[in-house]
Amino acid sequence: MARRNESPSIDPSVVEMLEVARERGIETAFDRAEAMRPCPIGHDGACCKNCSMGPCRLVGKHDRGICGATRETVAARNLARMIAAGASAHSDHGRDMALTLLAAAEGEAPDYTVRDANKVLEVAELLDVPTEGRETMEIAKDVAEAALAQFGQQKGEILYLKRAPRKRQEVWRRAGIAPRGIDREVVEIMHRTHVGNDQWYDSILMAGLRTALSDGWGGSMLSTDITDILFGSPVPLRAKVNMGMLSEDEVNIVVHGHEPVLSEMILVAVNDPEMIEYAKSKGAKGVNLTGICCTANETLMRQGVPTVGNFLSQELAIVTGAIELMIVDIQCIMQALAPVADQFHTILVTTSPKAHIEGATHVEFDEHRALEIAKEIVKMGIDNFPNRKETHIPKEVSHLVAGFSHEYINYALGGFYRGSFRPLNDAVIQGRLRGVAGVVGCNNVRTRHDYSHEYITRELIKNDVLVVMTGCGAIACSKSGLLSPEAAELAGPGLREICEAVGMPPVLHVGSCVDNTRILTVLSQMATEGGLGEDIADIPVVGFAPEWMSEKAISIGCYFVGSGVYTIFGSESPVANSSIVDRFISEGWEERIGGKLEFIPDPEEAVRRALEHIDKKRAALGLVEYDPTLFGQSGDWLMRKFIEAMEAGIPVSPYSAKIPTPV
Ligand code: XCC
Repeated sequence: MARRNESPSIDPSVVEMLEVARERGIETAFDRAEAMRPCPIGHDGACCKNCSMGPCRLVGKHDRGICGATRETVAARNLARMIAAGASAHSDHGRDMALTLLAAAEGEAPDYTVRDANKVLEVAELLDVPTEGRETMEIAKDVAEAALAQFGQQKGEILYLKRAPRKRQEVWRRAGIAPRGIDREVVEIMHRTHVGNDQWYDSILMAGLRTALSDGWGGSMLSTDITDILFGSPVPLRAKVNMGMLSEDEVNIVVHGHEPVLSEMILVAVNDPEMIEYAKSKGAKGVNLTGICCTANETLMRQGVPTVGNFLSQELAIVTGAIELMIVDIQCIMQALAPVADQFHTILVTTSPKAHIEGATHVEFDEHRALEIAKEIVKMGIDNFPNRKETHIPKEVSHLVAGFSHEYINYALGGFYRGSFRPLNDAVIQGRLRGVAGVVGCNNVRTRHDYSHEYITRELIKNDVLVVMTGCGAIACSKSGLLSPEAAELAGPGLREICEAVGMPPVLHVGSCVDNTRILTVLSQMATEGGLGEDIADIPVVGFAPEWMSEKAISIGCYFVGSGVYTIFGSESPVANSSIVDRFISEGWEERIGGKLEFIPDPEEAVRRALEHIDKKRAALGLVEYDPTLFGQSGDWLMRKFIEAMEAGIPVSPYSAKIPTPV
C-alpha cells in the first residue's frame, strides 16, 4: 500500500477516478485493502489446510502440524500449490488456443484462420509434424493435435524443451525436472502435497520447478505460438494507453481478461460497417474498443487497440460512467466488477464456462459461432448507449510502440536475410549493454500502484540494461511513456545508441502474461548465438515481478528460475515462515539449477542486487567491466544536430564549422 501522504498510484487517472469513486461512495479494491490487513499466517506460508485435522497454524511454539508436518513442509507445499494453480491457468488457456486452431483447421470455426503460415512450419518442426508437400491447413490441424497431446502426455519429455540451449536441457535431466506432460505435472503436485505424501521440502520444491517448466516451456509457450498462428506474429506499431482513450461520444466497449479468441472477434465486430451505422442510429459517433489486462495486451500487440489500464484500473474504468459494456473471459477479473457496474449503466458480460460472476449477464462464447456471438454482444453495448448518464473521463493518454515478438527482435537486430541475435550479444559483450532484464507481472494493491514497475524499469535503462516487459507491468510503464522511442533519452549512453541506431524504445513490449515465453525464446537464442556462455544461466540477465499478486506470476517466476534466471519478486516472501525454505529457493536452487528466486520488497534494493548480479555474470564470462563513459559518442547525434541547425536556420553542410561536436 502507498505510505501515508503518498498517492495510492503514480497514474494520475487512477488517483482521479479513485477520488470520484470515494465521493460517490463506491467501494474499490483500494478501500478494501485499507480496511482489511493481510493475514500474516497465510501470507508467510504458515497455514496448512490440506486436511480437516487442522487448519494447522505453524506459529509461535507450534513447529509441527497435527500430522507432524514441519514448517518447511507446509511452506513448500503452499508454494508448490501456487505454482500448480498458476501453471494450470496458463496451460488451460494454451489448451483452448490449441482447440481453436483445431476447430479452424477442420473448418468448424469459420471465423478463424491461419494468419502466420511461417509460424505453422516453425511449430510443426518443433512438434515433429511432417510438412513436406502438405497444405498449410493440413499441417495446422496436425500441429493443433500434437499440441493437445502435449497436455496429456504421460512419459518422456515435452517437445518444446528442445528449444532450450542443450546445456540447459542437460541441467533439467540431471536434476530430474524435465517435464513429462503438462497436465501430469500439475496433477502430480496436487497429489504430492495431499496429506501424508511428499514431506520433504526439497523434493516438493524440485517437483514444483518441474511443474513451472511445464508451463513456461509447455502450456504458455504453445499458447503464444498458436496465438501467433491464428492472429499473426506481432510487429511494432504505435498505440495509445490510459483512460483518456475512452470516448465521450462513441459507444465504449472494453474487453478484459486473457484469451484473444474472444477479443479478436469483438474487434472484427466493432469494425463492421453495419455495427457502426447501428451505433450512429443510437446517437453515438461510432464504437470505441479498448482493453484492460492481458487480452488488451494481445490486441494491442497485433492491432494497436488502445489499453485503458491494468489490473487495478478495472473497477475505476467503470466509475467513469462512460462504458456501455465490459466483456470478460478468464483470469484477473474482479468479482467486484458486478456491484460497481450495478451503480452505472454498464453491462458486465461474462463469456467463459469457467468464469461466471453472480449478477453479470452471461453470454457463452463458442468459437464455432464466434463472430455471430461477438456481434450480438457488441449490439447489446450499442443498445445501452442511450442509457449513458453523466461521465467523468480522465484526460491522460500516453504513446508507445508495442509489438516486439522475438521474431521481430531478431529481424530488427540482424535484418531480414540474416535475422540474428549477434548484434545483441555483441552489444552485451562490448559493454554497450550492461545486460538484459524482464520486468513483468501484475499490480498489487498492497504496494503503490505502478510505482515499482516504473522505478525499476527507469533505473535499469539508465544503467544500460535493455528491458523487455509483459502483462500489467508493460501497461504500467506504457502509461509513464517508457515504451516510446523518446524514452531513449532516459537510457544510459550505450543503450541510447542502440535505440537510436535501430529506432526502438529502450523498453520492449513483448506481450501478455503467456508471452513471457517470448523472453525464454530470446534468452535461448542469445545463449546459442555464442559469446555469452552456453546456457541461459550464463547470460547477464535478471527477471522481476515487482508488483505480483497472482499464482500465475509465481509459476512464471519459477519457470524463469528453472531456466537459470535470477528472479526478484516484490513483497515479503510467501515462505517466510521457514528460513530453510526461503534459503532453499534462493541458494539451494541456484546451486542446483543456476537460477534463484528472491523476494525483495524495496525496489531500490532490488535494482542494486540485480545490477550486482549482472556484473557478476559479466565477470564470470570474462567480459569487459561495464563502463558507460565509453559510449554515447556515436549513433544519430549528428543527424539530430543537423535537424536542430536546419530549424535554427543555420547552414547544414556537414563541413559547416557551426555543426557542434557531440555531447
Ligand atoms: Fe493478471 Fe495478465 Fe497479473 Fe495482470 S499481469 S494481473 S496475472 S493480467 Ni500477467
